[in-house]
Amino acid sequence: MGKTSFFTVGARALYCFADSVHLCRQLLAGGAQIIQLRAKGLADREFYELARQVQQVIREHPSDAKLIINDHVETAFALKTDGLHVGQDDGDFRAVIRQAPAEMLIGVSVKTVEQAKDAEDAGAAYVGAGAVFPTATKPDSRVIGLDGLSRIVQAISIPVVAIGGIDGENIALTIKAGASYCAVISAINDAENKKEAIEALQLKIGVR
Ligand code: TZP
Ligand code: MG
Repeated sequence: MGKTSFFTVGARALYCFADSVHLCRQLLAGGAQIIQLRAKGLADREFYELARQVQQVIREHPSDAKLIINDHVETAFALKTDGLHVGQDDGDFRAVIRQAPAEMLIGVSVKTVEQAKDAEDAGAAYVGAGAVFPTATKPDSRVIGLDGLSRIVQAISIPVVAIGGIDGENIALTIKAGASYCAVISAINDAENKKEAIEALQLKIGVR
């Protein structure tokens, strides 16, 4: 694709999630390197305003943390965020990838090898594969298991972000199955001390 990607096979990092400026600040203070803005139920205009503020907070932070926008294609394009994440039901990801600003990295949610190959062919920077484990955060998400994760990793050469039910007990297994990145919502965001939660998970995947 010719884009410089901060998503690289074998590079390990946590992939974190914020739905507010406050949470974003907490994640940055805790050492988050990749933050997806995922705020379900906001109207486009509200989401855009939130994204603008979150982008500013991330840019002002001394770390080189990256901002990925979930779902809201127009907002991502308008703000030229580092990345955009789309699901299989969020429109035509091929068109989104074609139309994205030159440097923007696009991630696509996948559950099968076929979907993963399609995303790679279309020029996705990474795929998000899951739910690896059952999760109350997205209870309707079909569970692909570590086997499903591993099959996807083996079928493509772009990095795989494992997602779904990942916590301190199982995160190392997702790396063992070949994931490069681990996406974690509740095991970080429900923790009283986000920094401690992030550091403990990073330790388990050899990030620090
Ligand atoms: N997509 C598949 S599972 C999931 C998403 C967004 C939720 C992940 O959240 P948690 O709390 O880390 O299981
Ligand atoms: Mg989506």
